[in-house]
Amino acid sequence: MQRTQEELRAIISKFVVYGDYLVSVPFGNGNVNDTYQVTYDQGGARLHYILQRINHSVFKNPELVMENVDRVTAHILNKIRQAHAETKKRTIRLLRTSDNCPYVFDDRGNCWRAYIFIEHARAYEVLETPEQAFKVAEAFGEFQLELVDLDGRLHETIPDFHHTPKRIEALKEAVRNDPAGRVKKVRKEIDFALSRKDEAGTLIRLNAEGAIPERISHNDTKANNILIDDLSGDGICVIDLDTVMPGIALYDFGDMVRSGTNPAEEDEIDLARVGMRFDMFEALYRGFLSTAGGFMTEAEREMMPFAGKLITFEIGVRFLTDYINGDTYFRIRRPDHNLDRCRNQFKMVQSMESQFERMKKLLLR
Ligand code: GN1
Ligand code: MG
Repeated sequence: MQRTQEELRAIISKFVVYGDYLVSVPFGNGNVNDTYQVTYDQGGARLHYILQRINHSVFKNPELVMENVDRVTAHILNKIRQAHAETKKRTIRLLRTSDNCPYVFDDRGNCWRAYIFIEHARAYEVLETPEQAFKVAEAFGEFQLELVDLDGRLHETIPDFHHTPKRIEALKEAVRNDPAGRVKKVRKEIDFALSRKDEAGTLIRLNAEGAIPERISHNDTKANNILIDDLSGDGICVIDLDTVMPGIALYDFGDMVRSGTNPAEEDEIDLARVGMRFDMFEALYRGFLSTAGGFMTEAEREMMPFAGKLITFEIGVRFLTDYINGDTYFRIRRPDHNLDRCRNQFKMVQSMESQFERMKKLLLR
């Protein structure tokens, strides 16, 4: 939905921001929330903020999302402050209202929050080198490490977010209902998904049996959710904290493998360009262990290659389900966008399957 400058200005004005509002422009490539970059003038300096509407059909309880984000960012900020004064490490910093609340509601019931924009750093849609992959994984691993000592349990803001068997059930239901009449077009993709349903419950099962522990996970560790410092190339800030909640460390590693090893974007149509780059997998593996290795158990490490395959498969299933349902969840920017995404992810799954033995051999070294 398009919003006018007046509307956006009115919303961000509810937060404590010094200076004069200049302009808001749409920002980033999110599939769920609406994001703007806002510019203020403060005594001749240009200050930037991120203003975001939480999609409340996806996040049914935005207040709980904000409570999680607030707790997590405060915890990390504390650690950054205790660390070396020169550190470039950052965390998302929420703006607050004069009542000290980190979000506001507009008159249509939408929940908004705002952040300080982090300068001199950027997010990469496609990772370019193994060194960069190492740094991205190192930063996501450090994020988990920082949260190991967070007191209390976070809210489960989207229950069963990475419950792959339930994602398959949702696909089956969509196929049964066929609300957009698209099932006939995607028989091949449905068969691809259903023929792999047996191993889909592996991580959930290991967790239920106690073999793999619950931790705090980010749950959306796409490569582009790390800001990379322009100068040093280091991963300096984890962003997009909406799905931070109780989970399994391997979900985060898996989603990193899904996006970080793909040489093309997740909606690339030319599937000849899509496939897992082994050197990137190896760099992600080593980078993640360089920070998360201290707390990860043997059982978790063992499942790292599998997690990459599983999470890629799961998101492919979600894109397919949304396509069949008539594109009600993910934002689409062209017709068949969700189908293109699904095919891309399934091509990645095939590529991982064919390199799986080699991925597992890394564990032995
Ligand atoms: C969604 O909106 P974005 O891009 O941050 C989705 C993730 C998917 C991702 C695929 C809450 O995240 O789970 O992996 O798209 N987020 C939610 O690009 O469903
Ligand atoms: Mg996200």
